[in-house]
Amino acid sequence: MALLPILQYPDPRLHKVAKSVVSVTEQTRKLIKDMAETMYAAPGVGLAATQVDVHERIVVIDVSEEHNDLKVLINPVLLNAEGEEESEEGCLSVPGIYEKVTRAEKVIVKALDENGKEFKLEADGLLAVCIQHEMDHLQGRVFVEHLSHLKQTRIRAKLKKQRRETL
Ligand code: GNR
Ligand code: NI
Repeated sequence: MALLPILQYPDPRLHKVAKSVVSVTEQTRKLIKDMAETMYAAPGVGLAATQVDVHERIVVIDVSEEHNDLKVLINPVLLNAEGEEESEEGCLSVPGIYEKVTRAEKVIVKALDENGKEFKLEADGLLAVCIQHEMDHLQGRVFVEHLSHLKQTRIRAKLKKQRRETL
């Protein structure tokens, strides 16, 4: 068990595009365990491997209050997206920043689980938002990149100031 350091925006490594997992091995499961532990400790409702500087298509999500509904998505593929909904998002790589983002309201994804078995998942609400947020990370995209350039500039300035003050 280990807590992994989370990359902080604007780190260029957050923009790397993750590669598909070729085979789900013991090593994959070890990484997933550490990612889940890191997500719960943060605390967060999701974590993409990109955020812990591993550029493979692996995501963990748990939107339950009790932390007892871990979802592992390896090589996730969006099969369907419908509707639009705006909701406030945050990100463990962009601490203290919360902004509204418009995403699909409902999604259907397929992925492999930690045993390499394919499954489909239909989601709405926070789970749907989180799936899309994490799949963005795997493409090297951070949620603030959905915002205007002016907002992005202000966010970078705010993060710099925050970091100066906590150093
Ligand atoms: O913990 C998180 N909360 C959250 C809230 C609204 C929309 C998306 C998220 S994901 C975020 C964890 C994270 O950064 N995942 O990449
Ligand atoms: Ni995030």
